[in-house]
Amino acid sequence: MKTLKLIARARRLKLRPVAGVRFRWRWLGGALLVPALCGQVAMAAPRIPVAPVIVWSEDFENPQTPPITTEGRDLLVYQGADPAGQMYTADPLYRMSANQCNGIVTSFSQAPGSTVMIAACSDHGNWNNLQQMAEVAGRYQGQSAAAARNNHVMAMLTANGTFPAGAIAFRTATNIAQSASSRFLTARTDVVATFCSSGFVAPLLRFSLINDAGTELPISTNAINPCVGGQSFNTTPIGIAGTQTAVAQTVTSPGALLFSGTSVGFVLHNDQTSSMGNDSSIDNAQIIDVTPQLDKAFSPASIQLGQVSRLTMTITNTTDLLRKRGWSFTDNLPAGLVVEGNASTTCPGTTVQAAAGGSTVTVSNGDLAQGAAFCEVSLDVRPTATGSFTNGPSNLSLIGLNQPATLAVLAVAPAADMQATSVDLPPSMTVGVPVSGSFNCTNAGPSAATAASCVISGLPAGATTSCTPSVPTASPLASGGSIACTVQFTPTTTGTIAALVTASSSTVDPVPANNTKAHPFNPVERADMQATSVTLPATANVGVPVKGSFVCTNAGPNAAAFADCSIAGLPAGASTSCTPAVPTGAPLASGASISCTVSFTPTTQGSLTATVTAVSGTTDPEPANNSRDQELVVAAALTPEPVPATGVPALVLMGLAVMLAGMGMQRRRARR
Ligand SMILES: [Ca+2]
Ligand SMILES: [Ca+2]
Ligand SMILES: [Ca+2]
Ligand SMILES: [Ca+2]
Repeated sequence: MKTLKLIARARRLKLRPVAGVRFRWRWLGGALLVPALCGQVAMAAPRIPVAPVIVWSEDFENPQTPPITTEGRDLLVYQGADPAGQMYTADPLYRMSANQCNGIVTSFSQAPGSTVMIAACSDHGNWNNLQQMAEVAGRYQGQSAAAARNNHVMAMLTANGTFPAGAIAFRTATNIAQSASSRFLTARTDVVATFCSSGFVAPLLRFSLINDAGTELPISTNAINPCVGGQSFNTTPIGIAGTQTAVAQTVTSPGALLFSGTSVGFVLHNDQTSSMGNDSSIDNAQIIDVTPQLDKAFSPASIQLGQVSRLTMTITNTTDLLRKRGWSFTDNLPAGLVVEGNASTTCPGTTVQAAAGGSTVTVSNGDLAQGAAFCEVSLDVRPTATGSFTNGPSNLSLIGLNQPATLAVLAVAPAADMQATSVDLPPSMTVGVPVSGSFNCTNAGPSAATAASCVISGLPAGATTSCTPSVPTASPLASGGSIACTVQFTPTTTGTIAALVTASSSTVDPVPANNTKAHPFNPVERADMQATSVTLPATANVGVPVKGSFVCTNAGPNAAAFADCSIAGLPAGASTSCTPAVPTGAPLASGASISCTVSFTPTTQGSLTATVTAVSGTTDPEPANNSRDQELVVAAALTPEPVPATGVPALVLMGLAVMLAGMGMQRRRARR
């Protein structure tokens, strides 16, 4: 299979459907390859439909011996070019032999007075009308006037009488070899119709496919009237036929069929029974592959362990926007990702099964609505490890969908929730009497914390601390691990001693609000620190200084000890200034704010995410509101104003150049 996939990649460019260019499964090395490769058609992007792929096409342009030059050719004798020798047939009254002016492959350039054709059409004018439709079809297809006269169509004029309801007007005599495993197929053809005016009846065209067993499978039960819509043309006089109005358009079955088999046949019915009008011709009869595309994406594509990402699977229709019903797929999540939940779909009536904690997403009864460009299935997934997780075609088994064109990749970075867990100092102390205390920090995970630290600040000079393990830790502090510290100092002045324990590590901390704990610590006090605002320009330029501001607030109910308000994610050298200064010397009262300004100069292009974080040493019951992001896009350095070529500055420069040249000459003279 690996070889097949390589071929598929190499061929991908060629598989892009281009208007008027046929997609030949044979290019891929025969029917064997097709099941693996049909789904490899390159798609533009999720949600953007691309054109269907032409599976089989008959343009009636295959010259034979004798060439179709002077006489119309009996459809039952005509042989198609691809596959070579493909033959066609029709129900008896739609054959040329019925002399009803049906089943004739004709062009404008054939002899307008052919006695054979006049007999087959039971009327001279009927024969010439067939020729006119072939020429209109050529012009409709964009051919030059000269080329259009040589364009061939298969015409059916229903000369006289009545016709059986649902008769077959055109069909493949034998199936076309191919191999399609659960592909959505439909059929279309260019049609030119005449006598569309009131008082006449219109053809009613209906398409079917034929499977391996020879069973006819209706693509849709609805017939199409080719007189409705389309482009109007004036026919070109020929023989005894003057100018009349013709309507040309490409009619596509209003349905699509989920098809499997090693061969397929094409059937065109005409449900119209009257011969009064009901005059048409077909060209470029086609079976087209309208299988929707499945794409997968993670959002966000980069998270930390402990966070969830939304996996969205987009089912994108082809440009026909026909209803596609009956597709299904199973996505086996890569090891290290599991279903979190919240599965939903915008595909009507579609069933999504994704058990929380499991690794399988099963989507069945898939339905893409008529007229819909796309629909989606999405769910939250949770990583169980750090690393990069790829969810691509190899994770899928699917029916009636094309494989994703690109891989979905989720990057999961480690995260360690360091916490200051305790600070234990005597409630009262005496100047000059040594004091012993302790404090602890812990890593609440989920990842190990690199260079974990636990420090205390705010004590008199000369305080000594000792931690186990020593900080910063030489090896990462495991998830669940703790740092236990002792502290000794001697008070030198009377008054309150306010101290702050701070836990940290170099691993991303998803919850910064619990990283500090203040002494005196009152376990019943609560302070809800919040990152309230960040004001930065949306865009900046390399080298141009930027100023901004940000605010943190204590929403209470109690004062926040050692309240802090900081900004991260900006270029090195960013300077901030806060009022009051941080961390606050006195606890920040409930309802009070810290207002800060920041200034920095971007050094590189790209986007920056500035993160404001509010913390304090008092317990914060709502850590989710402690940080706030703002993105800033840095563009290239501004170019200086160009110096006018003929302006004064240029003249000044020229003068300077002349002066310097003169000095150089003087120096050279002086050296002599
Ligand atoms: Ca043609
Ligand atoms: Ca007719
Ligand atoms: Ca934390
Ligand atoms: Ca908070």
